[in-house]
Amino acid sequence: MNKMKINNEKSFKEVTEDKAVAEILGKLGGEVPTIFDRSASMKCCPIGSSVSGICCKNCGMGPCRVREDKTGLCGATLGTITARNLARHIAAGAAAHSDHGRDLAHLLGLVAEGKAEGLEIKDELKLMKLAKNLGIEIGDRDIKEIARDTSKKALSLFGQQEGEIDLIKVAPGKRQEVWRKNNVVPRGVDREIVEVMHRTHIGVDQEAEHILDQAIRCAIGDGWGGSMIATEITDILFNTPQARKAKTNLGMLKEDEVNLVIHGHEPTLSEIIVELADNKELVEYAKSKGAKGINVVGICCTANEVLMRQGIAPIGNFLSQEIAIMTGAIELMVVDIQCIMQALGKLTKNFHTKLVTTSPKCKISGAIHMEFKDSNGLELAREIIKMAIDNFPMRKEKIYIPDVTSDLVAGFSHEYIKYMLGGRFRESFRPLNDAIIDGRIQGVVGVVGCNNARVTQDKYHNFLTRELIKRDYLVVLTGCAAISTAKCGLMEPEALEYAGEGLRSICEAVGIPPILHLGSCVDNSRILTVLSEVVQEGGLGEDISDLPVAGIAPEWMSEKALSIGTYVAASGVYTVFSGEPIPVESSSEVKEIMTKGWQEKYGGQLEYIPDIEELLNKVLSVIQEKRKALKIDIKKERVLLDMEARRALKDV
Ligand code: BF8
Repeated sequence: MNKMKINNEKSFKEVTEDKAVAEILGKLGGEVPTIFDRSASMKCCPIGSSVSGICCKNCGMGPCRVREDKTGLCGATLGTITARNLARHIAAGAAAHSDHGRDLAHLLGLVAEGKAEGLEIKDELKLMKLAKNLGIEIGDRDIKEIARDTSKKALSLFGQQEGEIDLIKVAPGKRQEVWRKNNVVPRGVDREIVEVMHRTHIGVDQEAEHILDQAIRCAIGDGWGGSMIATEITDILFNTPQARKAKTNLGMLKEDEVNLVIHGHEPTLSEIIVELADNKELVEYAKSKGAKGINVVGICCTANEVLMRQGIAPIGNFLSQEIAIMTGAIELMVVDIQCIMQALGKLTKNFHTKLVTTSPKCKISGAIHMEFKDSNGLELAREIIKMAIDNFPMRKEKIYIPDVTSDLVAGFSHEYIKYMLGGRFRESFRPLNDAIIDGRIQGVVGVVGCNNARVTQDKYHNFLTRELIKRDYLVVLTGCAAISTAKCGLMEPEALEYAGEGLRSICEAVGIPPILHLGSCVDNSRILTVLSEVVQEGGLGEDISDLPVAGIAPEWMSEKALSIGTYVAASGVYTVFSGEPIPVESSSEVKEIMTKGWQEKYGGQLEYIPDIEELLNKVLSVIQEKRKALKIDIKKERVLLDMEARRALKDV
């Protein structure tokens, strides 16, 4: 899209379904280039698409461009190179999630030793559960001692050289057996990532299926290891989420307040900033600079973290980050890690907005670096808020905040879902299992993952979510998909009227919405825990692969999404991507392994379907096949049993 085209009202609707983003593009589009302009002016490299073969850059004799009929210089085939490249993407995605988990495991130890100012253990019960799963002695020991040992054990899992990581025991026994049989139970995720990198070096592992099995082991080490540790410890330190109301979209920026945006993925410093923003002294300081208060809002998964626990407004997902700056209303954007566009550094120079990087792992040209070191949280948060306040009088350009907001309900940890289903004294997944069995809920579908500038922002997430709830499928969401659905109003309480009759009856009875926001991308591990507990509850088979469930990443773009898709498939779930192709489309051999091959070995698969309606139909048919196999495909009438009938059932 060139400058001329972006000034055409119709083209804004082509690039986004978000009314606020379209409004800003309509006003300022073309004046400052954004990702939407770049994606219009630069086509995707065709290498990797089904017609163009694939590129191998793993040694200095290349890059070799390889097709079905042509190998690389070393003789590597299209299938081998495709599998190698995918394995490396998965390793990078697993590394991102798991390194995030490692930092939290380390932080837990610092909190236990009183070395992380401003932080404390907020959910002791969850700490006990994690400690138990990691084999830590509880007894009547002091909570801080348990936390210290849990931190040590969690940290040791990352580099575990031999044997199985403890957390795979969260999975159903049958699933663990499937993994053992195929030799993909992970050791420490660090070791699995290193092994992927080694095996994909020139001249090592050359059989596509064998390479992909290692990629699976690495991805399981992410989902059931690194990511799960990240989620658990975030809940321990900042509280396990409970349902809470909030608002979303760019309309949550305030013209008369200091707007501070937190963006990225890490919860730690952001949580401290959110808490400190209410500090009386800082609010008074903001007033002394002419502002009415301090408004903290979020973007991407950091937003999801603070939304889930504090009700802070997510003002946008991945494709909204530049657009938010263009409102001219943001005093400071503080970023940590992952999914932060490098373009922000240059873009902020056109506005008064200050861009601040805080992670020792991430610096951006044009940003101010203020490093977060675990022990300086309070001091650093105060400094950052003050910097934002000092920048308020520097607003020079005209402010333009679209008047677009939506209400939402978020905060569905697996503990909270269980509590809502069963009540305080009988927490249980039983009502969910029963509703699936009697057909009021046809199945559960995870709609997760990113925005992608090659796909109309939010369009596929919202289409699928609407169509699924209409047909009585409960939808669980994480990451940018969740923010997308919230922005279009599907998480408003009124959205219940879009749900099918069966799903609506359950949601009304237990008081949950038909679309559950489960958190950030690392929180996809919550979906694994829910699936394991649903199996354990009984009546829907013995393994995750028996359940009428599916996973979709319709606007994927990040390597983390590839790792997530792989561990979800390896956990026994039909998984499908749309939007841009997954980078295996040129190799029929690899596609066959990931569909037919993985289905046989793991009972789940990963494929790409570009047509969104075809994708929806495939998901529905896969779930209906599962219902058939479970013999629950015929809708049963609900029979209310009297006491006598209940007794008779008990006697059988
Ligand atoms: O981890 S969904 S664009 S923000 S990678 Fe990134 Fe994708 Fe958004 Fe969160 Ni997840």
